[in-house]
Amino acid sequence: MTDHTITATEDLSRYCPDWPAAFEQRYRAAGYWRGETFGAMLRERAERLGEHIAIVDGDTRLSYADLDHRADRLAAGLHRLGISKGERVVVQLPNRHEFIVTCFALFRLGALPIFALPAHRQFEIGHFCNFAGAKALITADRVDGFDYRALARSVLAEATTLEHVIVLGDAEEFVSFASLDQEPLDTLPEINSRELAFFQLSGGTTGVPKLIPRRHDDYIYSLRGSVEICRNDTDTVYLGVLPLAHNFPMSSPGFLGVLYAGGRIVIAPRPSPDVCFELIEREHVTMAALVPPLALVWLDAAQTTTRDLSSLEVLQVGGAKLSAEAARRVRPILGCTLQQVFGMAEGLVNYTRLDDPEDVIVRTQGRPISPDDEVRVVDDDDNDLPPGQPGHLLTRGPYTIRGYFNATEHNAKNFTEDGFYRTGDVVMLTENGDLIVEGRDKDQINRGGEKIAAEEVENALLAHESVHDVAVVAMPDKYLGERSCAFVIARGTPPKPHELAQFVRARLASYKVPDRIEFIDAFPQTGVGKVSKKVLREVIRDTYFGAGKKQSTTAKETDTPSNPEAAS
Ligand code: AMP
Ligand code: DBH
Repeated sequence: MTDHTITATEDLSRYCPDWPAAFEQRYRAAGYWRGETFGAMLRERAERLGEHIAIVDGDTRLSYADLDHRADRLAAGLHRLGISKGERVVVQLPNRHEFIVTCFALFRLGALPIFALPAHRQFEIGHFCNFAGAKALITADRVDGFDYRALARSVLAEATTLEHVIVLGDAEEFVSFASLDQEPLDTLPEINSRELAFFQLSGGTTGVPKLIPRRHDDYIYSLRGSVEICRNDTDTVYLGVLPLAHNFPMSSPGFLGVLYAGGRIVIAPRPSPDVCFELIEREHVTMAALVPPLALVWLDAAQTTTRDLSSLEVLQVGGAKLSAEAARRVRPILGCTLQQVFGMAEGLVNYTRLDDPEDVIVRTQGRPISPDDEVRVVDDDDNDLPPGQPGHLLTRGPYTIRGYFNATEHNAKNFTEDGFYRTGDVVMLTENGDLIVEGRDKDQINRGGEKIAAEEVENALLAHESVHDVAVVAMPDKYLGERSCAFVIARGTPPKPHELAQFVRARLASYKVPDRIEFIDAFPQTGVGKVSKKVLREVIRDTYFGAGKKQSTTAKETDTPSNPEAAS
């Protein structure tokens, strides 16, 4: 819900809820918030680690000194283009070292990146630009057959504050990324660790993805805590497999945590085992982070690979629930420790610890980073529940936001009055304080770690002239955990499912395109006359995966074409 229209030069901090002073004092006194900033962090590492390799990307190997220098040079180019402290820049780049250079260049300028995913399309990118009053968009030319310049053109036509499009590769009429590699500035702006650093995105439940304001102090604390739990140091070699802009590979410990620890990032151009296993062998990778469907693919491939994977010490899996059966296979097959990670871009991250008993690693999604992460499991009336009983997860702490950007109404619903975030997850605490994810009470589909807000897809479909009404729900899937099904009430003659799928694909990230479209005459209703999604979920489950029927992922008459970006 838009509460204010933002201009390009406006100071956004007043639209970003902050921690109350008493909490700030407490988190400082405890040594969590230490006044560190991202720009200074890299400078210190470059001075200390100099020629130690920080990033490997194909044939490119950047030392800490190189990364530091490149960030300064790009910051200079961006500054001379007219990007200043506090201004917003939507960043949509593939997994390349230039993405990391861009992050640090913007951090040093105090400009605020909004981390879009490569999968995002016109509605999402256009929304980020307009909603945050972005001045620039940094994107690539063409990746996996998709032309991001064409996307930029359609966004530019409707984005009122957008002045610059910067393109990595063949820039055509836009500013080329390479041209911004310039002589460093004499002085960089002063950055305070309490200031905003960037915006992460929420998978969310609303019509448009929400923006998550993160500050240097709180995010760097989550990195430091993660690095300690994951035991990262200068010997860590982290394989970046998932899209690096996502919070998990960014911060848990992700590329930022590993750089914090002085380790090395190896960037995987694709998540497939053939590409990744070769990199693990060649670069002696010690750690990788995956979503569950990818972990299953790796486990299968590892049984017959000729590659030497013995350097791998830790495989992290998170973003969606990993089944205990799959979890149990990790150590015997890959010879490494599994770490389950249950996190959210809003803050709270839980890890199983590397020395936890195998049973805890396999069965639970771990426990929070911080002793000051407050976790409550409550019933429908917000009464606390004892361990062993599933309930709604609420959380508050030194790196969990107190509200989304510019979303007063939404924040009132999603945060308690005393500042707990309502995660929308249904969890159970064990006697030892570990969390087990049982389900979810938010209107979202978790498609193998990629979150889909039902309302966003419903809105996209409602814009089609032949759609009278629509409800999007999850259906079970053996590989992805869940896929999406749209129940559509047609206006007149029902359109072809693939036509509706194409309609969504032109506007939203392809993982949001319904996997299945069912036409229906009327929606089942709840007692008070609302659409019963619970009944719709049961309908789709019983129709296709009911008793005696083997679950299948093969295309059916109304299945939409398979999704090429699944699980990436
Ligand atoms: P977001 O808020 O978009 O960053 O997505 C975070 C959500 O992903 C969480 O609230 C959970 O619903 C889900 N999630 C993340 N990790 C796990 C996990 N290991 N197991 C189950 N669900 C997860
Ligand atoms: O799914 C997530 O958003 C997520 C999963 C694991 C996350 O944000 C994280 C770790 O930090």
